[in-house]
Amino acid sequence: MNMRFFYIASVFFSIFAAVFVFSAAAAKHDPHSAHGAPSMEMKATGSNGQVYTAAGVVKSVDKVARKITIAHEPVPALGWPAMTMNFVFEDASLAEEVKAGDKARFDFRNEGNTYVIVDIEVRK
Ligand SMILES: [Cu+2]
Repeated sequence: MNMRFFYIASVFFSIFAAVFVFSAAAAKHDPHSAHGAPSMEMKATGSNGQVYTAAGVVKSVDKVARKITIAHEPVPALGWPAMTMNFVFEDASLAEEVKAGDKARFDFRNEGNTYVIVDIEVRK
C-alpha cells in the first residue's frame, strides 16, 4: 500500500459523496416547484396569456393583499397534481365573491411565478 493510492481513493470517495448528497437534495422537491419550471410547451402557452380553469376549496382570502389560498383539484392542462397554493386576484372585486370554505371554480393565467385569477365563482 502506498499513500498515493489512499489519496486517489479519498478524492474519488469525496466526489461520489458530493454527487450522492446533491442528487438526494434534488430529489426532495416541493410539488409546487413544478409550477415554476413548466416544460417548453407549457411555457409557450403560459406566456401567450392562456387562461386555465380549475376547481377547489377556498382556504383563505386576503382582501387587502388580493390573495387567496385554494386547495385545488388536479389541473391536467398544466400537469399539476391536487395541492394547496396561493393565487392573486386580478381585480380586487373578485375577493368579494368568495370566502373560506367555499367550493369554487376559477379561471387563471400565469404571469411569471404568479398565478392570477381572472374570474371565480362559488359552486353550489
Ligand atoms: Cu398548485
